[in-house]
Amino acid sequence: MRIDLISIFPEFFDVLDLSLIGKAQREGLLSLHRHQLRDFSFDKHRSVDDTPTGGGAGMVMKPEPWALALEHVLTQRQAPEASAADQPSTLIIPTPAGEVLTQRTAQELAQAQHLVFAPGRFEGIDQRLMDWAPEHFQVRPMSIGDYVLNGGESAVVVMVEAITRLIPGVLGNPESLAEESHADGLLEYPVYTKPARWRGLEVPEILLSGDHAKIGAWRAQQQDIRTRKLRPDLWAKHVVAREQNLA
Ligand code: 6GU
Repeated sequence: MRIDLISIFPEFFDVLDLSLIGKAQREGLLSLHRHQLRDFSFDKHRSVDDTPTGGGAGMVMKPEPWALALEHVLTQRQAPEASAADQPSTLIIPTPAGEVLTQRTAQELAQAQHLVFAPGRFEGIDQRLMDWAPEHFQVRPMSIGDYVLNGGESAVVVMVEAITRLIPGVLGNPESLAEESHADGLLEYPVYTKPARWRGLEVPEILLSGDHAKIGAWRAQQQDIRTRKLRPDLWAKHVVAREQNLA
């Protein structure tokens, strides 16, 4: 997968060189490219924002530097290996007004060949950029939850981590993907390690029994109990899905 990240703070994405995502890059499973948006602004101050037309508080990002930067990443993608059969690139525009990222969306986006992230700052990007972009990209405005950040960069870090860990080969232990929270629409069961007794607290006895069928049933029951208690919204969806599967 190729990922392009365009921002006035491209250093924000240096954290993606650490840990498993850094390793995935070194192993060639993933190629991340950062771009400074100001490199696509050609006035004296390399400005990327201007006052809102019609008045109001704050500043709005100008569409032209974004369009030039996006055209640049498309030509870069085409350079070595592009073919007519390639899927269109996906442009993710982080915004609290977007579709909220879920595990299901992350799984879908993990299949893409090319993702481009365009995090805005200030009051957002001139709407005409969003009207222009669908001619060149599959466009997805995306949010990471119902709260407001100063800019989309930290949301991009979250989205890239959620998506890229699902690319085959990125995780050391792919079995953990099947068992983790949200994999099956439920929260994960509680986990324990040695010692069996720690500061007076015991590991549940069944986990020491060696009976894998019983342990499996206990863990499934714990997932139900936890989800019902902590995330009644997820539990309601799970119950509906289970009834549809039985019907
Ligand atoms: Cl993607 N961007 C911003 N600025 N705030 C957010 C967000 C994104 N998702 C939740 N809040």
